[in-house]
Amino acid sequence: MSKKNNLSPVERIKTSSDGLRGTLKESLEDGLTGALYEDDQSLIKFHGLYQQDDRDRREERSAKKLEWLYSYMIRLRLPGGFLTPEQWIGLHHVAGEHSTGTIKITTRQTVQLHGILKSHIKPTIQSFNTLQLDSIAACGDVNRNVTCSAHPNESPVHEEVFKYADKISLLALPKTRAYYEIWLDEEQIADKQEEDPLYQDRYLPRKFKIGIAIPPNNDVDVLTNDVGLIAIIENNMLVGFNIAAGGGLSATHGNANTYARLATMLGFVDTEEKILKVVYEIMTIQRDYGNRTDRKLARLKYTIDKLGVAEFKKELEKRCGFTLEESKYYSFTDRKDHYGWKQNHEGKWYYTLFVENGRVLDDNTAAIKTALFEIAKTGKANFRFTGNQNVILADISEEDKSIIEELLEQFGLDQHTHKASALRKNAMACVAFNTCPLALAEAQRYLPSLIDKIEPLLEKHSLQHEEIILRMTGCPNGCGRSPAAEIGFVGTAYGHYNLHIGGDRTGERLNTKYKDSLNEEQILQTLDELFAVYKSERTIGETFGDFSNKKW
Ligand code: SRM
Ligand code: SF4
Repeated sequence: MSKKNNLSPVERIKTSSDGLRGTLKESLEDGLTGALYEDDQSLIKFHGLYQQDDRDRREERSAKKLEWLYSYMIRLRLPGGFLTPEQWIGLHHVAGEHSTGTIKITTRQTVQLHGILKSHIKPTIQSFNTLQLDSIAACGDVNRNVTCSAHPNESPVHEEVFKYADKISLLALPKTRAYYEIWLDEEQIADKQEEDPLYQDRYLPRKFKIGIAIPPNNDVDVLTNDVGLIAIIENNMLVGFNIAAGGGLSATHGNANTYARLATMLGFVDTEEKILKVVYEIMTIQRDYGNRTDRKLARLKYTIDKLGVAEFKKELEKRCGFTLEESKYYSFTDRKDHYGWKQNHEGKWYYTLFVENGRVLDDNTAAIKTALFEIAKTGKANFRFTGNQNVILADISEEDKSIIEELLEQFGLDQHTHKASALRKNAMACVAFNTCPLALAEAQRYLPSLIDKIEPLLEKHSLQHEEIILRMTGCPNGCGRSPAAEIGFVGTAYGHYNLHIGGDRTGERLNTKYKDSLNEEQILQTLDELFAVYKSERTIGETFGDFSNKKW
């Protein structure tokens, strides 16, 4: 446990925030600046918002002695990534009225809107509230959006497993009414009783992430979460979950104490009561033992490594009052999204649409935003987001399928999905420039054009049908989960990336760094060489990641 006088500055901001209220109301009313007061910039994250500025315009603004162009990004809390068509329509309008207009599907199955001006934050949240949507705890030192394997045709018990995302999200919501008071004008109760046994007044030392996978697909990259639940299904019945803990992907360039780590399997639990108890008590251990002095070393992965897995498990079982059973057998066979039409066991139809890097907009490749709006207007399809930044048009009845098919056809989306190469369809990039303040290099704005240049190399070596998982992030924080890719690019400086290789296809082995700080020409030359060796020496069916791990 951390000594009080060494606490990181964010610790003071949290404990003195009066239940995450801080001076947010005053900050919002200050018309002299587009920014918030300093402490409130940390607190607003717990409400699902980030203060950002347009990094493309920093120099120009500074030269004119103008304040940077501040705006806000909002991230919704969407356990398991589900929206009704009515909610999509509402989101479309909110995006148009208050943000840049682009809807960004994230790697954790939710959506973000960027470029919201300070005066528009409240109307944005109020509009979302009328749609029964919120952004509570989508960021900050609390449990984030709970992810869950997206595709309902994966298993007959998908719905049952999916409900756990909501249950866990509710279990781990902060108890403060601050969100309702600040954004929705709920009256503050004078003598408020907001006991929060989980978060207390100090919240967690760091962000906390929980994911649920339904084997054989590991689309959520379950082992990269602080807590990963793997559904164990026997005879088409959910019998419980294997619980893994201590995943996390971030590292800091030049800081050897930081590292990416996959979660360690702790054991199996069966009943709902026990499952929720285990998740809850893992969080209380992290609350009590996590590092509160150095935020770079504050995630659960470091707490577990500091305590040791055996000691951590002992403490967990003590807090739970029961022991975990031995983990049960499961097997992951892939992580990809299954594009196009699929049917589930009840006969409902699902169309997985390719959305490059999760950016829903109309551009010269496709009018995805307009098309999704038209699809939502039919009221015939729900929207399910995948951990690979795509969208599934979901739960469509047999008689309604042709209506959706016609719209996909009309807007060329079926062609858009099918014509994309295997490499492109399995790739992801984080946001990075122009909004991410931590970006060292481009990611989502650059990866599509880099893939244009990698595709001919794959064709040259007759590897174009390989389903290689390639991911790019603009810094080593790993938001596009590049450490868990077969080919991972990690930004080091503008136009430069470390090249990582050797991750597996199922998300059970991380990659390692192969080359430092390459520019585009060096990236293409290196990949050309690697592909040539892979093509000539691989064994039958050997993936690029497995081969690289063995060879280099
Ligand atoms: Fe992330 C910070 C975007 C998934 C690890 N992430 C950020 C911020 C908020 C930058 C900031 O702190 O100011 C980025 C906002 C960019 C922007 O303009 O929108 C950002 N992260 C994203 C998203 C939108 C990337 C995307 O393109 O989809 C993802 C939103 C997920 C969500 O819906 O909740 C996103 N971030 C991830 C993931 C992947 C995952 O969780 O599956 C990771 C790696 C896994 C992990 O947590 O270890 C990730 N983001 C980070 C970190 C490093 C945390 C750490 O342990 O040190 C930061 C920086 C931080 O927290 O200090 C960060
Ligand atoms: Fe920003 Fe880095 Fe995350 Fe990319 S990986 S969104 S650059 S923090």
